[in-house]
Amino acid sequence: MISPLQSATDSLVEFVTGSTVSLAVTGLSRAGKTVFLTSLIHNLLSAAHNPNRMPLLRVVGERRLIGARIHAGGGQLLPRFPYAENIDAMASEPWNWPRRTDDVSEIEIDIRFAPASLFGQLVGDLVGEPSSLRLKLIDYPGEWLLDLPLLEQSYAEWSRGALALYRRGARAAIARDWLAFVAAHPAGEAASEETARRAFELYRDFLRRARDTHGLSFLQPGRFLCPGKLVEAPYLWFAPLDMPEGVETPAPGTLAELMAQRYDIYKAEVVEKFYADHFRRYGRQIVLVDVLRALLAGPEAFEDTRLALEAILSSFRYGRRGILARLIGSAAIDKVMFAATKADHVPELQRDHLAALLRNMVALPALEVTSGNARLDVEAIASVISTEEDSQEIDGQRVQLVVGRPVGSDRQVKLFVGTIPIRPPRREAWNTPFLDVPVFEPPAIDPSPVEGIPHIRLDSALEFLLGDRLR
Ligand SMILES: Nc1nc2c(ncn2[C@@H]2O[C@H](COP(=O)(O)OP(=O)(O)O)[C@@H](O)[C@H]2O)c(=O)[nH]1
Ligand SMILES: [Mg+2]
Repeated sequence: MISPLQSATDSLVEFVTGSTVSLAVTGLSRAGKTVFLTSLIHNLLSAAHNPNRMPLLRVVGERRLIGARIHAGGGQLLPRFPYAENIDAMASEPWNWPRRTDDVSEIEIDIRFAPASLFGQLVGDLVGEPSSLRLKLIDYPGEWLLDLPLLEQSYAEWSRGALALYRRGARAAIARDWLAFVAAHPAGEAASEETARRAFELYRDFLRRARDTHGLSFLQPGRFLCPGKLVEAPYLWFAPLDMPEGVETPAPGTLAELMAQRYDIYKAEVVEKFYADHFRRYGRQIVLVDVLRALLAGPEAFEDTRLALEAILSSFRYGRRGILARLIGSAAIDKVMFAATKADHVPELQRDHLAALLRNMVALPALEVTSGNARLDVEAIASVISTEEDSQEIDGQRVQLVVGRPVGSDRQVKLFVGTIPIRPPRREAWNTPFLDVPVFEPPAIDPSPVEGIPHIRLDSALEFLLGDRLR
């Protein structure tokens, strides 16, 4: 039995010798996870030398940070986040952005600091030790969160929903080959390994094309696009079929039955395991969203991003969702931030709009009420400022814009995005879709952790997510 005195001493010991907090970074492909983590780590490691880089992170702004370093421990189960490799890529000639990844990885940072509270200082004086926090950082694909809604759908329901969606608008053209295959292979056809595999391949090709050339993101199952370490086992060879209305359980021996069996294995082995083994440990999370790209890509891509965000959000609405509560048990996510990334693509005056638009996309006010105990906030950030602000006369009016040098070019270009709406635009208000937001070179970066990297509100985001653990 633990006496009250005993537990008080326990917490005192933890207080002095330090504790651990997990911060998971997620978001759809290209949202900016890798760059965010690389900049965050580099700026934390540099902060003791250059506190002016992160004044809004209070432990830094109040000059209480003593130092931060990468924890070398080898006991990690997941692949190591390639911080050093990424910094090298961004800092040395011919420099580049970090390479693309689609798996989970993690890294630990040890932070030492002087406590803010009088109590903390007293304990520190008594023991002669500063406080410490081990920050476990995790990078995982947001695509995986798109699978949570599958847990509440049977194969037949999922198939019907998917087909209804994919037969409309731009998707119908992108999905043509796969839709033709589905038309030629009714659900009641005899089960065949060969047919199931072909359906899977055509379906996955469609998902990839939808993502890579059309900027769509509400694409399920998430692991078909971001498989991570999953080996391509036969249970993955499934795809939606044209399930007749009213049929819940496919007849024995049919193609639909084979697909449904695999779908159920996927849910149990992949989706449920991710939530039960990983997600539940991520007490703090940041969801990165490239809001500007979605906005510029036109109404269909924008609406699609909104749908994807809604599916992602269901993972944080565990207060009233039985299924999630069952999977993650009593684990609690205490803080979630939604961040609009690459805010250096818009002039300073528009950045609040970017955050407001994201706030409205995720319907944050309504969410706060239903989310149980998670604390949520929204911010517009840039992990690495790659542009400069400028202004220009357009049609007799002076407008603000940004300039930067696109990768591989020797000339600067201007990016003028107009006024960012704070609500999803109405039908008639859309401009022509624009998919080619330039990829700007990052600024000159010192690879040793001294100067840090110029950013926008990265420190403010960190204060929200971790500030309470660094007091
Ligand atoms: N200008 C600018 N571009 C960024 C920023 N963060 C990411 N990017 C761009 O977005 C691309 C995708 O970012 P990455 O971190 O690899 O995305 P991930 O797929 O979510 O890990 C990068 O290669 C950069 O070109 C930023 O803060 N500013
Ligand atoms: Mg990445």
